[in-house]
Amino acid sequence: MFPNFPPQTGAMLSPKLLTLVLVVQPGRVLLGMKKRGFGAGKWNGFGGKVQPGETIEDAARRELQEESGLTVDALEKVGNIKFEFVGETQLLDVHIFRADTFNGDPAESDEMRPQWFECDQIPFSEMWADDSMWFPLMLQKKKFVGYFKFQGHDVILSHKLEEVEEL
Ligand code: 6U4
Repeated sequence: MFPNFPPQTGAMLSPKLLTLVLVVQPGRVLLGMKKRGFGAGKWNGFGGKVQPGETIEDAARRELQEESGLTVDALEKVGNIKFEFVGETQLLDVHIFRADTFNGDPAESDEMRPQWFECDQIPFSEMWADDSMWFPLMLQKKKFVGYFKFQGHDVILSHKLEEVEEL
């Protein structure tokens, strides 16, 4: 999509496949407060690492169930964002899905504390800095691809984000 990203020379940035699921209801979205691990202290969608032998979509369902207690029938692919963290060799390749229907009630897990937020009260100041850029697209059911280069966990040094027809 972005032929020059990631840079193919010098230190190789090996990608790590991750999932992220946003459960959306009319006018509100379910987020989880990450209690531990990567991104602890931030509100985020539900997701995690794709395991060997698992499809990306299966991983997205599994992580959503493990972290929020919800199961879903249909997951819609909405985005793919690659994240580089300066000084780290591993690139995160995050596959983002949206679910508009679900089964069960959100339940707190060891990893996440779920909470519904009105779409005009999404707590962007307590989320990853990239989220405020792509959430509006996700909420409008638009598809997108992006690349964000972070310094630490709070500063975006550069980014690209574009809408696409297909993922
Ligand atoms: P474990 O194995 O549970 O210790 P952990 O290190 O906590 O894993 P994990 O598996 O929860 O990480 O995955 C990180 C989650 O954070 C994934 O759902 C992807 C998501 N994520 C990572 N960078 C993000 C970013 N910049 N913006 C965003 N979500 C991000 O919205």
